[in-house]
Amino acid sequence: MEELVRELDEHGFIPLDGLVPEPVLEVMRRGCDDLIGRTRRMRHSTQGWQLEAEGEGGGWAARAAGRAGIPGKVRVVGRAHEHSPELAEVPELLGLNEHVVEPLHGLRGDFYNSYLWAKPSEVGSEKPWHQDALFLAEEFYETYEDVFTIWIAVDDAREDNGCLRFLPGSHRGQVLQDPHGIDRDDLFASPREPSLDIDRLWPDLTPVTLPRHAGSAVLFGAFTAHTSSANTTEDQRRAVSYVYSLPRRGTAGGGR
Ligand SMILES: O=C(O)CCC(=O)C(=O)O
Repeated sequence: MEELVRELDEHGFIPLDGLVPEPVLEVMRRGCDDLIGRTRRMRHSTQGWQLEAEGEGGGWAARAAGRAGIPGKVRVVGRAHEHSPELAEVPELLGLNEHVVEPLHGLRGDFYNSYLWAKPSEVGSEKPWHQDALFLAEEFYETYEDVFTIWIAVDDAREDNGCLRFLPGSHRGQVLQDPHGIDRDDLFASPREPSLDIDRLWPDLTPVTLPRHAGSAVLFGAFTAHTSSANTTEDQRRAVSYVYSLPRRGTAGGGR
């Protein structure tokens, strides 16, 4: 564990290989399929449910322009645990707080949110370089110091279907984007954030591409710059992330 804590401190993310045993992965597949199935009759993105669309900027641009998305081609579902009993039980089944968050942070976290990142086949759009801290309200830092996102691949996430890429060491600075225009109650309605210019901001850092087998995960903090490319393949790339807020060390500890 000490080695992992060191790696996390150094890079801002750590791979967690084989985190999810097959029976739990099967629960996750069912949960994802159910949520995706519910979007087959949707025409337009709604709060928390983001459909993909053809063209530049994918579903984000379509939504901002009031254009329809593609039924069944869902890109993101926020608060996935509130919509899917299967996805809601995964943190307990895996003991994420107890066995992952606490040993790495020293305190348990407070559950913050979960997302289905269903990068659909052929039209799954890229996610520009960003730091998740951009989306956290200023008050967040009064109680918490960071988040851990535990992003779990439900399908094999490869370079060609949009696995994540990270910039090791980018977490050491501050939030580098302008939060103007971010709607924290409805993140997907926010204008799509411009990509961080990583070459200019961190000329000495080198991005790392992190393919993940289904059932493997990656854990990262809110300040670690990351991105994922478009999925132009015939395979969907489903992933689910569970996000925990990390209480400031030295204050009363976290929740469940
Ligand atoms: O899964 C993706 O494509 C993007 C995920 C992401 O950016 C995140 O979890 O913060």
